[in-house]
Amino acid sequence: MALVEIQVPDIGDFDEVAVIEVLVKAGDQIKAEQSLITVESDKASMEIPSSHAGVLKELRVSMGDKVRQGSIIAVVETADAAVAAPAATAPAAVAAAAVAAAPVAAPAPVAAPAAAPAAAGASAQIDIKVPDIGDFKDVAVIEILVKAGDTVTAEQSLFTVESDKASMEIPSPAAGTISALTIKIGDKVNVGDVVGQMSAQGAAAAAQAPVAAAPAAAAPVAAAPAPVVAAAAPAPVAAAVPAAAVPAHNPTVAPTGKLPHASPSVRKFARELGVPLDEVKGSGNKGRITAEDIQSFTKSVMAGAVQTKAQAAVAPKAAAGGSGGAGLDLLPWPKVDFAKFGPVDRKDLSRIKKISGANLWRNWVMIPHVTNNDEADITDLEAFRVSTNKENEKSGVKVTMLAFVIKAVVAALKKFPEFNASLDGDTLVYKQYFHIGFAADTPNGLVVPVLRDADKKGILQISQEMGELAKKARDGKLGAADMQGGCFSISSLGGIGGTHFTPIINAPEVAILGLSKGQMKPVWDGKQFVPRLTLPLSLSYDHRVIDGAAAARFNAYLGQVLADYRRILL
Ligand code: CAO
Repeated sequence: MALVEIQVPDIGDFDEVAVIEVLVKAGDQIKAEQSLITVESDKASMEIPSSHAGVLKELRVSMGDKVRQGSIIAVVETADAAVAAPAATAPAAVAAAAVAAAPVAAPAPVAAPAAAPAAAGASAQIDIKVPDIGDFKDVAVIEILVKAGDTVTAEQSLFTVESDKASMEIPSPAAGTISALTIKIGDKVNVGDVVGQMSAQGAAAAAQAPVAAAPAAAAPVAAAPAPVVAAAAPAPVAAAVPAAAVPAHNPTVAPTGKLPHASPSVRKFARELGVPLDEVKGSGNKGRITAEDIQSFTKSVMAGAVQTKAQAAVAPKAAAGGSGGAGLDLLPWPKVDFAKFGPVDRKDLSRIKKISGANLWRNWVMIPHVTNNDEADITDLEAFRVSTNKENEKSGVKVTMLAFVIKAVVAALKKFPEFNASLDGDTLVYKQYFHIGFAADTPNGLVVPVLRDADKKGILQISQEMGELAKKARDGKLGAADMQGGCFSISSLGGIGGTHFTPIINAPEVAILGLSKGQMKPVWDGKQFVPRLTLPLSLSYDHRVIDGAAAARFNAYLGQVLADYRRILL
Protein backbone atom coordinates (compact mmCIF):
# COMPACT_ATOMS: atom_id res chain seq x y z
CA MET A 1 0.00 0.00 0.00
CA ALA A 2 1.26 3.46 -0.81
CA LEU A 3 -0.25 6.88 -0.94
CA VAL A 4 0.39 8.70 -4.20
CA GLU A 5 -0.34 12.33 -4.86
CA ILE A 6 -1.79 12.86 -8.31
CA GLN A 7 -0.63 16.15 -9.78
CA VAL A 8 -1.68 18.23 -12.74
CA PRO A 9 0.81 17.31 -15.46
CA ASP A 10 2.49 19.67 -17.88
CA ILE A 11 -0.37 21.58 -19.45
CA GLY A 12 1.74 23.59 -21.78
CA ASP A 13 1.52 27.32 -21.83
CA PHE A 14 -1.62 27.47 -19.75
CA ASP A 15 -0.83 29.16 -16.49
CA GLU A 16 -4.00 28.53 -14.57
CA VAL A 17 -6.99 26.52 -15.70
CA ALA A 18 -10.36 26.11 -14.05
CA VAL A 19 -11.71 22.78 -12.88
CA ILE A 20 -15.03 22.45 -14.67
CA GLU A 21 -15.90 18.82 -13.97
CA VAL A 22 -15.01 16.49 -11.15
CA LEU A 23 -15.48 12.96 -12.42
CA VAL A 24 -14.68 10.94 -9.29
CA LYS A 25 -15.24 11.08 -5.55
CA ALA A 26 -13.40 9.95 -2.44
CA GLY A 27 -13.74 6.21 -1.96
CA ASP A 28 -13.91 5.46 -5.71
CA GLN A 29 -11.84 2.61 -7.05
CA ILE A 30 -10.00 4.12 -9.98
CA LYS A 31 -7.96 2.72 -12.81
CA ALA A 32 -4.70 4.10 -14.13
CA GLU A 33 -5.44 6.69 -16.81
CA GLN A 34 -9.01 7.10 -15.68
CA SER A 35 -9.96 10.75 -16.02
CA LEU A 36 -10.27 12.49 -12.65
CA ILE A 37 -11.21 16.02 -13.58
CA THR A 38 -11.75 18.16 -16.64
CA VAL A 39 -10.00 21.50 -16.81
CA GLU A 40 -10.68 24.32 -19.16
CA SER A 41 -9.04 27.54 -20.21
CA ASP A 42 -10.69 29.96 -22.56
CA LYS A 43 -9.07 28.10 -25.41
CA ALA A 44 -9.00 24.42 -24.57
CA SER A 45 -10.53 21.68 -22.55
CA MET A 46 -8.86 18.50 -21.41
CA GLU A 47 -9.33 15.64 -19.04
CA ILE A 48 -6.66 14.99 -16.46
CA PRO A 49 -6.11 11.29 -15.90
CA SER A 50 -4.84 9.46 -12.84
CA SER A 51 -1.32 8.18 -13.11
CA HIS A 52 -2.06 5.27 -10.79
CA ALA A 53 -4.76 2.74 -10.07
CA GLY A 54 -6.11 2.42 -6.56
CA VAL A 55 -8.60 3.82 -4.12
CA LEU A 56 -9.15 7.56 -4.21
CA LYS A 57 -8.55 8.56 -0.60
CA GLU A 58 -8.87 12.29 -0.92
CA LEU A 59 -9.94 14.74 -3.57
CA ARG A 60 -8.07 18.02 -3.24
CA VAL A 61 -9.97 20.07 -5.84
CA SER A 62 -13.53 21.04 -6.44
CA MET A 63 -15.50 22.71 -9.22
CA GLY A 64 -14.34 26.20 -10.00
CA ASP A 65 -10.89 25.78 -8.44
CA LYS A 66 -7.97 27.09 -10.43
CA VAL A 67 -5.12 24.63 -10.92
CA ARG A 68 -1.76 24.72 -12.63
CA GLN A 69 1.01 22.28 -13.43
CA GLY A 70 2.01 20.51 -10.24
CA SER A 71 -1.21 21.23 -8.33
CA ILE A 72 -2.24 18.17 -6.36
CA ILE A 73 -5.61 16.89 -7.53
CA ALA A 74 -6.04 13.82 -5.38
CA VAL A 75 -4.40 11.26 -3.17
CA VAL A 76 -4.67 7.66 -4.32
CA GLU A 77 -3.88 4.61 -2.25
CA THR A 78 -2.23 2.10 -4.53
CA ALA A 79 -1.94 -1.61 -3.90
CA ASP A 80 1.78 -1.68 -4.57
CA ALA A 81 4.18 0.26 -2.35
CA ALA A 82 6.73 0.39 -5.14
CA VAL A 83 4.65 2.54 -7.44
CA ALA A 84 4.94 5.81 -5.62
CA ALA A 85 6.59 7.52 -8.55
CA PRO A 86 6.10 11.25 -8.96
CA ALA A 87 2.64 11.52 -10.40
CA ALA A 88 3.30 14.25 -12.89
CA THR A 89 5.89 12.19 -14.71
CA ALA A 90 3.85 9.02 -14.75
CA PRO A 91 2.91 7.87 -18.22
CA ALA A 92 -0.81 8.35 -17.74
CA ALA A 93 -0.33 12.03 -17.21
CA VAL A 94 1.40 12.39 -20.51
CA ALA A 95 -1.77 12.14 -22.52
CA ALA A 96 -3.23 15.30 -21.13
CA ALA A 97 0.09 17.03 -21.15
CA ALA A 98 0.69 16.24 -24.74
CA VAL A 99 -2.66 17.57 -25.77
CA ALA A 100 -2.26 20.73 -23.86
CA ALA A 101 1.30 21.39 -24.79
CA ALA A 102 0.50 23.58 -27.74
CA PRO A 103 0.29 27.28 -27.15
CA VAL A 104 -3.09 28.26 -28.44
CA ALA A 105 -1.87 31.16 -30.43
CA ALA A 106 0.60 28.87 -32.20
CA PRO A 107 2.07 31.10 -34.81
CA ALA A 108 4.07 28.54 -36.71
CA PRO A 109 2.62 26.68 -39.64
CA VAL A 110 1.99 23.02 -39.02
CA ALA A 111 2.38 21.36 -42.36
CA ALA A 112 5.53 20.89 -44.27
CA PRO A 113 5.40 22.02 -47.87
CA ALA A 114 6.19 19.24 -50.27
CA ALA A 115 7.32 21.48 -53.04
CA ALA A 116 10.33 23.71 -53.19
CA PRO A 117 9.92 26.98 -51.42
CA ALA A 118 8.02 29.49 -53.45
CA ALA A 119 9.15 33.00 -53.91
CA ALA A 120 7.50 35.49 -51.64
CA GLY A 121 4.32 36.80 -53.24
CA ALA A 122 3.82 33.72 -55.41
CA SER A 123 1.66 30.72 -54.57
CA ALA A 124 2.85 27.18 -54.09
CA GLN A 125 1.22 23.80 -53.92
CA ILE A 126 1.97 22.28 -50.52
CA ASP A 127 0.96 19.14 -48.68
CA ILE A 128 -1.26 19.41 -45.67
CA LYS A 129 0.23 17.16 -43.03
CA VAL A 130 -0.82 16.10 -39.55
CA PRO A 131 1.47 18.06 -37.24
CA ASP A 132 2.97 16.94 -33.95
CA ILE A 133 -0.02 15.90 -31.90
CA GLY A 134 1.92 14.58 -28.96
CA ASP A 135 1.91 10.97 -27.93
CA PHE A 136 -1.27 10.08 -29.71
CA LYS A 137 -1.36 7.37 -32.32
CA ASP A 138 -4.18 6.55 -34.70
CA VAL A 139 -6.43 9.42 -33.67
CA ALA A 140 -9.80 9.52 -35.38
CA VAL A 141 -10.96 12.30 -37.67
CA ILE A 142 -14.30 13.36 -36.24
CA GLU A 143 -15.05 16.55 -38.12
CA ILE A 144 -14.03 17.96 -41.46
CA LEU A 145 -14.46 21.69 -41.46
CA VAL A 146 -13.49 22.66 -45.01
CA LYS A 147 -13.69 21.25 -48.53
CA ALA A 148 -11.72 21.47 -51.78
CA GLY A 149 -12.03 24.93 -53.27
CA ASP A 150 -12.42 26.68 -49.93
CA THR A 151 -10.26 29.67 -49.26
CA VAL A 152 -8.75 29.48 -45.80
CA THR A 153 -6.68 31.71 -43.61
CA ALA A 154 -3.49 30.57 -41.89
CA GLU A 155 -4.37 28.64 -38.73
CA GLN A 156 -8.00 28.25 -39.69
CA SER A 157 -9.13 24.86 -38.44
CA LEU A 158 -9.34 22.29 -41.21
CA PHE A 159 -10.48 19.22 -39.34
CA THR A 160 -10.82 17.85 -35.84
CA VAL A 161 -9.24 14.74 -34.42
CA GLU A 162 -10.11 13.11 -31.18
CA SER A 163 -8.55 10.67 -28.78
CA ASP A 164 -10.32 9.36 -25.72
CA LYS A 165 -8.87 12.21 -23.65
CA ALA A 166 -8.97 15.29 -25.81
CA SER A 167 -10.13 16.80 -29.04
CA MET A 168 -8.03 19.08 -31.14
CA GLU A 169 -8.51 21.07 -34.25
CA ILE A 170 -5.85 20.84 -36.90
CA PRO A 171 -5.12 24.28 -38.29
CA SER A 172 -4.21 25.21 -41.83
CA PRO A 173 -0.46 25.56 -42.40
CA ALA A 174 -0.97 28.67 -44.49
CA ALA A 175 -3.46 30.98 -46.06
CA GLY A 176 -4.60 29.81 -49.47
CA THR A 177 -7.02 27.54 -51.26
CA ILE A 178 -7.65 23.91 -50.42
CA SER A 179 -6.90 21.78 -53.48
CA ALA A 180 -7.86 18.43 -52.00
CA LEU A 181 -8.53 16.73 -48.70
CA THR A 182 -7.97 13.02 -48.78
CA ILE A 183 -9.38 12.15 -45.37
CA LYS A 184 -12.91 11.26 -44.38
CA ILE A 185 -14.68 11.08 -41.06
CA GLY A 186 -13.60 8.01 -39.14
CA ASP A 187 -10.13 7.81 -40.72
CA LYS A 188 -7.27 7.29 -38.30
CA VAL A 189 -4.31 9.63 -38.68
CA ASN A 190 -0.82 9.97 -37.26
CA VAL A 191 1.85 12.62 -37.13
CA GLY A 192 3.22 13.37 -40.59
CA ASP A 193 0.35 11.84 -42.55
CA VAL A 194 -0.40 13.78 -45.70
CA VAL A 195 -4.10 14.55 -45.60
CA GLY A 196 -4.42 16.90 -48.55
CA GLN A 197 -2.90 19.63 -50.62
CA MET A 198 -3.39 23.33 -50.81
CA SER A 199 -2.27 26.22 -52.88
CA ALA A 200 -0.56 28.37 -50.28
CA GLN A 201 -0.34 32.06 -50.84
CA GLY A 202 3.00 33.67 -51.65
CA ALA A 203 4.67 34.90 -48.52
CA ALA A 204 3.05 32.28 -46.36
CA ALA A 205 4.09 29.52 -48.68
CA ALA A 206 7.61 30.81 -48.86
CA ALA A 207 7.76 31.22 -45.13
CA GLN A 208 7.18 27.55 -44.66
CA ALA A 209 10.29 26.44 -46.40
CA PRO A 210 12.43 26.24 -43.28
CA VAL A 211 9.85 24.10 -41.58
CA ALA A 212 9.84 21.72 -44.50
CA ALA A 213 13.53 21.25 -44.16
CA ALA A 214 13.36 20.50 -40.47
CA PRO A 215 12.94 16.92 -39.39
CA ALA A 216 9.52 16.21 -37.93
CA ALA A 217 10.85 15.47 -34.48
CA ALA A 218 12.57 18.83 -34.36
CA ALA A 219 9.44 20.74 -35.24
CA PRO A 220 8.85 23.47 -32.74
CA VAL A 221 6.26 22.67 -30.09
CA ALA A 222 4.43 25.77 -31.14
CA ALA A 223 3.59 24.10 -34.41
CA ALA A 224 1.31 21.64 -32.68
CA PRO A 225 -2.40 22.15 -33.10
CA ALA A 226 -4.37 24.10 -30.62
CA PRO A 227 -6.64 21.91 -28.54
CA VAL A 228 -10.23 22.19 -29.44
CA VAL A 229 -11.83 25.40 -28.36
CA ALA A 230 -15.18 24.58 -26.99
CA ALA A 231 -17.74 27.35 -26.81
CA ALA A 232 -15.43 30.06 -27.90
CA ALA A 233 -14.00 28.46 -31.02
CA PRO A 234 -12.47 31.30 -32.96
CA ALA A 235 -12.09 29.44 -36.18
CA PRO A 236 -15.01 29.27 -38.54
CA VAL A 237 -16.48 25.83 -38.06
CA ALA A 238 -18.37 24.67 -41.05
CA ALA A 239 -19.51 21.29 -39.78
CA ALA A 240 -19.37 21.21 -36.05
CA VAL A 241 -21.30 18.02 -35.43
CA PRO A 242 -19.32 14.93 -36.24
CA ALA A 243 -21.16 12.99 -38.87
CA ALA A 244 -20.86 9.95 -36.65
CA ALA A 245 -22.75 11.85 -33.96
CA VAL A 246 -25.71 12.25 -36.21
CA PRO A 247 -27.98 9.22 -36.15
CA ALA A 248 -28.05 7.13 -39.27
CA HIS A 249 -31.60 8.20 -40.00
CA ASN A 250 -30.48 11.80 -40.16
CA PRO A 251 -29.53 12.49 -43.73
CA THR A 252 -31.01 15.93 -44.01
CA VAL A 253 -29.78 17.83 -41.00
CA ALA A 254 -27.23 20.43 -41.93
CA PRO A 255 -24.34 21.24 -39.66
CA THR A 256 -25.05 24.11 -37.32
CA GLY A 257 -21.79 25.98 -37.65
CA LYS A 258 -21.33 26.08 -33.87
CA LEU A 259 -19.17 23.66 -31.95
CA PRO A 260 -21.03 22.13 -29.01
CA HIS A 261 -19.31 22.69 -25.69
CA ALA A 262 -18.46 19.25 -24.31
CA SER A 263 -15.51 17.23 -23.13
CA PRO A 264 -14.07 14.52 -25.37
CA SER A 265 -15.54 11.71 -23.30
CA VAL A 266 -18.97 13.29 -23.45
CA ARG A 267 -18.61 13.63 -27.22
CA LYS A 268 -17.70 9.98 -27.41
CA PHE A 269 -20.66 9.04 -25.22
CA ALA A 270 -22.97 11.11 -27.45
CA ARG A 271 -21.62 9.43 -30.57
CA GLU A 272 -22.11 5.99 -29.07
CA LEU A 273 -25.76 6.78 -28.39
CA GLY A 274 -26.24 8.59 -31.69
CA VAL A 275 -27.14 11.81 -29.89
CA PRO A 276 -26.71 14.96 -32.02
CA LEU A 277 -24.65 17.07 -29.64
CA ASP A 278 -25.71 20.38 -31.13
CA GLU A 279 -29.30 19.69 -30.14
CA VAL A 280 -28.46 19.07 -26.49
CA LYS A 281 -28.76 21.95 -24.08
CA GLY A 282 -25.81 22.00 -21.70
CA SER A 283 -26.49 22.41 -18.00
CA GLY A 284 -22.85 22.67 -16.97
CA ASN A 285 -20.61 25.63 -16.50
CA LYS A 286 -20.86 28.03 -19.46
CA GLY A 287 -23.51 25.82 -21.03
CA ARG A 288 -21.19 22.83 -21.15
CA ILE A 289 -22.87 19.55 -22.10
CA THR A 290 -22.46 16.89 -19.41
CA ALA A 291 -22.96 13.13 -19.54
CA GLU A 292 -26.20 13.67 -17.57
CA ASP A 293 -27.43 16.04 -20.29
CA ILE A 294 -26.85 13.32 -22.88
CA GLN A 295 -28.73 10.84 -20.71
CA SER A 296 -31.71 13.11 -20.16
CA PHE A 297 -31.80 14.06 -23.84
CA THR A 298 -31.86 10.36 -24.72
CA LYS A 299 -34.62 9.73 -22.17
CA SER A 300 -36.68 12.63 -23.54
CA VAL A 301 -36.33 11.33 -27.08
CA MET A 302 -37.25 7.82 -25.97
CA ALA A 303 -40.26 9.16 -24.06
CA GLY A 304 -41.35 11.04 -27.16
CA ALA A 305 -41.11 14.37 -25.37
CA VAL A 306 -38.42 15.63 -27.70
CA GLN A 307 -37.59 14.96 -31.32
CA THR A 308 -34.18 15.24 -32.83
CA LYS A 309 -33.94 17.43 -35.91
CA ALA A 310 -33.42 14.22 -37.83
CA GLN A 311 -36.70 12.79 -36.63
CA ALA A 312 -38.45 16.06 -37.35
CA ALA A 313 -36.96 16.13 -40.84
CA VAL A 314 -38.35 12.73 -41.78
CA ALA A 315 -41.73 13.21 -40.08
CA PRO A 316 -44.55 13.64 -42.54
CA LYS A 317 -45.55 17.21 -43.15
CA ALA A 318 -49.16 18.07 -42.50
CA ALA A 319 -51.21 18.57 -45.62
CA ALA A 320 -52.03 22.09 -44.57
CA GLY A 321 -49.89 24.39 -42.56
CA GLY A 322 -46.57 22.79 -43.46
CA SER A 323 -45.58 21.25 -40.14
CA GLY A 324 -46.50 17.72 -39.20
CA GLY A 325 -46.44 18.78 -35.58
CA ALA A 326 -43.09 17.11 -35.18
CA GLY A 327 -40.61 19.99 -35.31
CA LEU A 328 -41.54 23.42 -34.07
CA ASP A 329 -40.96 24.75 -37.57
CA LEU A 330 -40.78 28.32 -36.27
CA LEU A 331 -39.81 31.49 -38.02
CA PRO A 332 -36.36 32.76 -37.10
CA TRP A 333 -36.24 35.21 -34.19
CA PRO A 334 -36.78 38.75 -35.55
CA LYS A 335 -33.54 40.67 -35.92
CA VAL A 336 -34.22 44.34 -35.33
CA ASP A 337 -31.79 47.20 -35.16
CA PHE A 338 -33.56 48.89 -32.25
CA ALA A 339 -31.19 51.85 -32.32
CA LYS A 340 -32.71 52.83 -35.65
CA PHE A 341 -35.88 53.81 -33.83
CA GLY A 342 -34.48 55.59 -30.79
CA PRO A 343 -31.74 55.46 -28.18
CA VAL A 344 -31.20 52.09 -26.52
CA ASP A 345 -29.11 50.61 -23.72
CA ARG A 346 -27.88 47.02 -23.51
CA LYS A 347 -27.51 44.95 -20.35
CA ASP A 348 -26.68 41.26 -20.11
CA LEU A 349 -29.20 39.01 -18.40
CA SER A 350 -28.20 38.11 -14.85
CA ARG A 351 -26.79 34.65 -14.18
CA ILE A 352 -30.01 33.64 -12.41
CA LYS A 353 -32.14 34.91 -15.31
CA LYS A 354 -30.07 32.91 -17.78
CA ILE A 355 -30.41 29.72 -15.74
CA SER A 356 -34.06 30.15 -14.83
CA GLY A 357 -34.85 31.25 -18.39
CA ALA A 358 -33.41 28.06 -19.84
CA ASN A 359 -35.37 25.98 -17.33
CA LEU A 360 -38.62 27.87 -17.88
CA TRP A 361 -38.24 27.54 -21.62
CA ARG A 362 -37.66 23.79 -21.44
CA ASN A 363 -40.58 23.31 -19.05
CA TRP A 364 -42.93 25.43 -21.15
CA VAL A 365 -42.04 23.60 -24.36
CA MET A 366 -41.85 20.07 -23.00
CA ILE A 367 -44.82 19.98 -20.63
CA PRO A 368 -48.37 20.22 -21.93
CA HIS A 369 -49.65 22.80 -19.46
CA VAL A 370 -53.27 23.44 -18.59
CA THR A 371 -54.26 25.94 -15.90
CA ASN A 372 -57.35 25.49 -13.74
CA ASN A 373 -58.55 28.72 -12.13
CA ASP A 374 -60.63 28.76 -8.97
CA GLU A 375 -61.21 30.93 -5.93
CA ALA A 376 -61.09 30.31 -2.19
CA ASP A 377 -63.11 32.16 0.42
CA ILE A 378 -60.39 33.13 2.92
CA THR A 379 -62.43 35.62 4.97
CA ASP A 380 -62.25 33.56 8.17
CA LEU A 381 -58.68 32.44 7.59
CA GLU A 382 -57.55 36.03 7.05
CA ALA A 383 -59.20 37.05 10.33
CA PHE A 384 -57.38 34.20 12.06
CA ARG A 385 -54.10 35.20 10.39
CA VAL A 386 -54.45 38.80 11.56
CA SER A 387 -55.22 37.73 15.14
CA THR A 388 -52.35 35.23 15.10
CA ASN A 389 -49.96 37.96 14.04
CA LYS A 390 -51.25 40.20 16.85
CA GLU A 391 -50.72 37.44 19.41
CA ASN A 392 -47.26 36.70 18.08
CA GLU A 393 -46.20 40.30 17.58
CA LYS A 394 -43.26 39.93 19.94
CA SER A 395 -41.96 36.71 18.36
CA GLY A 396 -40.83 38.63 15.27
CA VAL A 397 -42.37 35.95 13.02
CA LYS A 398 -44.94 37.33 10.60
CA VAL A 399 -47.50 34.89 9.25
CA THR A 400 -48.63 35.53 5.69
CA MET A 401 -51.36 33.75 3.74
CA LEU A 402 -48.70 31.77 1.89
CA ALA A 403 -47.85 29.75 5.03
CA PHE A 404 -51.49 28.67 5.36
CA VAL A 405 -51.61 27.83 1.67
CA ILE A 406 -48.49 25.65 1.96
CA LYS A 407 -50.08 23.62 4.73
CA ALA A 408 -53.38 23.38 2.81
CA VAL A 409 -51.48 22.25 -0.31
CA VAL A 410 -49.91 19.44 1.72
CA ALA A 411 -53.41 18.27 2.69
CA ALA A 412 -54.42 18.34 -1.00
CA LEU A 413 -51.27 16.48 -2.04
CA LYS A 414 -52.08 13.75 0.49
CA LYS A 415 -55.60 13.45 -0.90
CA PHE A 416 -54.43 13.53 -4.57
CA PRO A 417 -51.05 11.79 -4.58
CA GLU A 418 -50.47 12.06 -8.34
CA PHE A 419 -49.83 15.79 -7.74
CA ASN A 420 -46.95 14.78 -5.47
CA ALA A 421 -45.29 12.72 -8.20
CA SER A 422 -42.80 12.98 -11.06
CA LEU A 423 -42.65 11.32 -14.45
CA ASP A 424 -39.73 8.99 -15.09
CA GLY A 425 -40.26 7.80 -18.65
CA ASP A 426 -43.54 5.94 -18.54
CA THR A 427 -43.43 5.53 -14.77
CA LEU A 428 -44.88 7.84 -12.16
CA VAL A 429 -42.74 8.23 -9.06
CA TYR A 430 -44.92 8.96 -6.02
CA LYS A 431 -43.08 10.84 -3.27
CA GLN A 432 -43.73 10.01 0.36
CA TYR A 433 -42.39 13.35 1.53
CA PHE A 434 -43.77 16.88 1.18
CA HIS A 435 -41.14 19.44 0.22
CA ILE A 436 -42.80 22.59 -1.13
CA GLY A 437 -40.98 25.10 -3.33
CA PHE A 438 -42.03 28.74 -3.40
CA ALA A 439 -41.02 31.25 -6.03
CA ALA A 440 -39.13 34.17 -4.54
CA ASP A 441 -38.56 37.42 -6.34
CA THR A 442 -34.97 38.65 -5.91
CA PRO A 443 -33.11 41.64 -7.36
CA ASN A 444 -31.28 39.22 -9.66
CA GLY A 445 -34.28 37.19 -10.76
CA LEU A 446 -36.54 34.36 -9.81
CA VAL A 447 -35.43 31.51 -7.53
CA VAL A 448 -37.41 28.68 -5.97
CA PRO A 449 -36.22 27.74 -2.46
CA VAL A 450 -37.69 24.55 -1.05
CA LEU A 451 -39.29 24.27 2.35
CA ARG A 452 -38.69 20.71 3.54
CA ASP A 453 -41.15 18.40 5.29
CA ALA A 454 -43.96 20.94 5.34
CA ASP A 455 -46.29 18.16 6.59
CA LYS A 456 -44.32 17.95 9.83
CA LYS A 457 -44.27 21.69 10.57
CA GLY A 458 -46.76 24.12 12.05
CA ILE A 459 -47.75 27.47 10.49
CA LEU A 460 -45.38 29.47 12.70
CA GLN A 461 -42.39 27.29 11.86
CA ILE A 462 -43.28 27.37 8.15
CA SER A 463 -43.56 31.18 8.29
CA GLN A 464 -40.24 31.50 10.05
CA GLU A 465 -38.37 29.17 7.67
CA MET A 466 -40.00 30.79 4.66
CA GLY A 467 -38.83 34.20 5.89
CA GLU A 468 -35.29 32.88 6.33
CA LEU A 469 -35.24 31.23 2.91
CA ALA A 470 -36.68 34.35 1.22
CA LYS A 471 -34.01 36.50 2.90
CA LYS A 472 -31.27 34.09 1.83
CA ALA A 473 -32.69 34.25 -1.70
CA ARG A 474 -32.71 38.05 -1.78
CA ASP A 475 -29.14 38.13 -0.41
CA GLY A 476 -28.05 35.70 -3.14
CA LYS A 477 -26.98 33.16 -0.53
CA LEU A 478 -29.16 30.17 -1.43
CA GLY A 479 -27.11 27.01 -1.94
CA ALA A 480 -28.01 24.30 -4.44
CA ALA A 481 -29.36 22.14 -1.58
CA ASP A 482 -31.85 24.89 -0.65
CA MET A 483 -33.43 24.60 -4.09
CA GLN A 484 -33.49 20.83 -4.59
CA GLY A 485 -35.95 18.07 -3.82
CA GLY A 486 -39.18 20.03 -4.29
CA CYS A 487 -42.43 18.09 -4.87
CA PHE A 488 -44.78 20.94 -5.76
CA SER A 489 -44.25 24.67 -6.13
CA ILE A 490 -46.24 27.77 -5.30
CA SER A 491 -45.80 31.10 -7.01
CA SER A 492 -47.42 33.83 -4.95
CA LEU A 493 -48.01 37.20 -6.55
CA GLY A 494 -50.70 38.01 -4.03
CA GLY A 495 -48.65 40.68 -2.34
CA ILE A 496 -48.29 42.46 -5.68
CA GLY A 497 -51.55 42.11 -7.59
CA GLY A 498 -53.28 40.39 -10.47
CA THR A 499 -56.40 38.30 -10.74
CA HIS A 500 -55.15 35.04 -12.30
CA PHE A 501 -52.07 33.91 -14.23
CA THR A 502 -50.51 30.77 -15.68
CA PRO A 503 -47.54 29.63 -13.60
CA ILE A 504 -45.02 27.44 -15.41
CA ILE A 505 -44.49 23.97 -13.92
CA ASN A 506 -41.12 23.46 -12.26
CA ALA A 507 -39.97 20.16 -13.84
CA PRO A 508 -39.82 17.37 -12.85
CA GLU A 509 -42.79 18.37 -10.71
CA VAL A 510 -46.20 17.92 -12.29
CA ALA A 511 -48.13 20.89 -10.95
CA ILE A 512 -47.71 24.39 -9.58
CA LEU A 513 -50.10 26.72 -7.81
CA GLY A 514 -50.25 30.42 -8.60
CA LEU A 515 -51.75 32.77 -6.01
CA SER A 516 -53.03 36.19 -7.02
CA LYS A 517 -54.26 39.05 -4.87
CA GLY A 518 -57.03 38.33 -2.40
CA GLN A 519 -59.94 40.73 -3.03
CA MET A 520 -63.21 41.52 -1.33
CA LYS A 521 -66.05 40.33 -3.57
CA PRO A 522 -69.81 40.23 -3.26
CA VAL A 523 -70.77 36.58 -2.86
CA TRP A 524 -74.38 35.30 -2.97
CA ASP A 525 -75.12 33.33 0.21
CA GLY A 526 -78.53 32.12 -0.94
CA LYS A 527 -80.38 35.16 0.33
CA GLN A 528 -78.15 38.12 -0.28
CA PHE A 529 -74.74 39.27 -1.48
CA VAL A 530 -72.20 39.35 1.32
CA PRO A 531 -68.64 40.70 1.18
CA ARG A 532 -66.13 37.84 1.24
CA LEU A 533 -62.36 37.90 0.86
CA THR A 534 -61.57 35.63 -2.09
CA LEU A 535 -58.18 34.29 -3.05
CA PRO A 536 -57.59 33.42 -6.74
CA LEU A 537 -56.00 29.97 -7.20
CA SER A 538 -54.35 29.15 -10.55
CA LEU A 539 -53.28 25.52 -10.75
CA SER A 540 -51.11 24.61 -13.77
CA TYR A 541 -50.77 20.87 -14.27
CA ASP A 542 -48.97 18.47 -16.57
CA HIS A 543 -51.78 17.04 -18.65
CA ARG A 544 -49.77 13.90 -19.40
CA VAL A 545 -50.08 12.98 -15.74
CA ILE A 546 -53.15 14.82 -14.47
CA ASP A 547 -56.61 14.89 -16.00
CA GLY A 548 -58.63 18.08 -16.06
CA ALA A 549 -61.20 16.61 -13.67
CA ALA A 550 -58.50 15.69 -11.13
CA ALA A 551 -57.09 19.21 -11.33
CA ALA A 552 -60.52 20.75 -10.79
CA ARG A 553 -61.04 18.45 -7.76
CA PHE A 554 -57.61 19.34 -6.32
CA ASN A 555 -58.24 23.06 -6.69
CA ALA A 556 -61.79 22.82 -5.33
CA TYR A 557 -60.57 20.82 -2.33
CA LEU A 558 -57.81 23.35 -1.71
CA GLY A 559 -60.43 26.10 -1.76
CA GLN A 560 -62.56 24.18 0.75
CA VAL A 561 -59.62 23.71 3.13
CA LEU A 562 -58.72 27.40 2.92
CA ALA A 563 -62.36 28.34 3.50
CA ASP A 564 -62.59 26.10 6.55
CA TYR A 565 -59.15 25.10 7.85
CA ARG A 566 -60.69 22.49 10.19
CA ARG A 567 -60.99 20.21 7.13
CA ILE A 568 -57.23 19.57 7.41
CA LEU A 569 -57.98 17.55 10.53
CA LEU A 570 -60.48 15.28 8.78
N1 CAO B 1 -53.52 38.52 -1.35
C1 CAO B 1 -53.45 39.73 -0.74
N2 CAO B 1 -52.38 40.11 -0.03
C2 CAO B 1 -51.36 39.24 0.07
C3 CAO B 1 -51.39 37.98 -0.53
C4 CAO B 1 -52.55 37.64 -1.26
N3 CAO B 1 -52.64 36.48 -1.89
N4 CAO B 1 -50.24 37.36 -0.27
C5 CAO B 1 -49.51 38.17 0.47
N5 CAO B 1 -50.18 39.31 0.68
C6 CAO B 1 -49.74 40.45 1.44
C7 CAO B 1 -49.08 40.02 2.71
O1 CAO B 1 -50.02 39.77 3.72
C8 CAO B 1 -48.22 41.22 2.99
O2 CAO B 1 -49.04 42.24 3.49
P1 CAO B 1 -48.56 43.25 4.64
O3 CAO B 1 -47.28 43.84 4.14
O4 CAO B 1 -49.66 44.22 4.75
O5 CAO B 1 -48.38 42.43 5.85
C9 CAO B 1 -47.77 41.66 1.62
O6 CAO B 1 -48.73 41.10 0.71
C10 CAO B 1 -46.39 41.18 1.22
O7 CAO B 1 -46.27 39.79 1.42
P2 CAO B 1 -44.87 39.10 1.16
O8 CAO B 1 -44.64 39.05 -0.28
O9 CAO B 1 -43.84 39.78 1.97
O10 CAO B 1 -45.02 37.67 1.80
P3 CAO B 1 -45.55 36.32 1.18
O11 CAO B 1 -45.39 35.31 2.25
O12 CAO B 1 -46.90 36.47 0.62
O13 CAO B 1 -44.56 35.98 0.00
C11 CAO B 1 -42.50 35.58 -1.10
C12 CAO B 1 -43.22 35.70 0.24
C13 CAO B 1 -41.04 35.31 -0.87
C14 CAO B 1 -43.10 34.44 -1.90
C15 CAO B 1 -42.72 36.90 -1.85
O14 CAO B 1 -42.07 37.95 -1.19
C16 CAO B 1 -42.29 36.90 -3.28
O15 CAO B 1 -41.12 36.95 -3.60
N6 CAO B 1 -43.27 36.86 -4.21
C17 CAO B 1 -43.05 36.92 -5.61
C18 CAO B 1 -43.05 35.55 -6.20
C19 CAO B 1 -42.89 35.60 -7.70
O16 CAO B 1 -42.14 36.40 -8.25
N7 CAO B 1 -43.63 34.76 -8.41
C20 CAO B 1 -43.66 34.78 -9.82
C21 CAO B 1 -42.99 33.58 -10.31
S1 CAO B 1 -43.24 33.36 -12.01
O17 CAO B 1 -42.44 34.58 -12.65
